Amino acid sequence: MNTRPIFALALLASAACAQAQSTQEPTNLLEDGSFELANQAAGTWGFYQGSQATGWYAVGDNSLIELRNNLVGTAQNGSSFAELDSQNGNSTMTQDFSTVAGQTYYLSFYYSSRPASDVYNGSCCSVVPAESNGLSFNVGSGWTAAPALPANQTYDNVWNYFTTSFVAASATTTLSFMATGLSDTFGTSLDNVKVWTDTPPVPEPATLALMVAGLAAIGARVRRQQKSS
Ligand SMILES: [Ca+2]
Ligand SMILES: [Ca+2]
Ligand SMILES: [Ca+2]
Repeated sequence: MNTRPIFALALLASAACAQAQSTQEPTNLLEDGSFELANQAAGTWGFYQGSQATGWYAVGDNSLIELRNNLVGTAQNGSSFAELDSQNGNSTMTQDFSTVAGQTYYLSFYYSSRPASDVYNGSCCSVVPAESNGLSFNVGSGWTAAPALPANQTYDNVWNYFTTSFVAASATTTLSFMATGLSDTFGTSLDNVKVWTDTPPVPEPATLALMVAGLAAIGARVRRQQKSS
């Protein structure tokens, strides 16, 4: 028996699996979860109102999203990160994204207590106290406080990873973040926010067409060899 066609079929199947695996990196369902698209200039900060920050919406007339580009702390991802205890104090921001009701999704983000600052409280205290920090999130079923972090004794962000899962209730889910704790313009840094689902993505049509064509060609060859043997 000629085993070459079977071997080729196994090779092709394994290549197809590898292709399918490579497309299984979770896709972030959020727009600009890393706060990079505002193009905040290096070493500067800025305030963003309403929908000025791509993907994100500052809720309420006085709400501002503060973005800093590697200023008073290094970004966890890219060069910029957000802080919601902005010039007007504790703020809230939201982003809507498409979901399937009943499906499980995952949320992750990095957050850090505000780095030490010589300008905190005038000339008194360079370390921003833990109670000045605080961050809560909401995926449509109420606010949840991110685990409290100790005061940051360093002059850089100390990033902590947080992840959780939730079940979507409708075709659109709203993710919100809110600064909590003392509303004193010094608050928690936030970066690299992701939402994804573990449902395997459908292979791209081109990949599928290639797989079908390859399998059909091998099948035809096996049939020809069986007839001639
Ligand atoms: Ca970033
Ligand atoms: Ca601030
Ligand atoms: Ca604060």
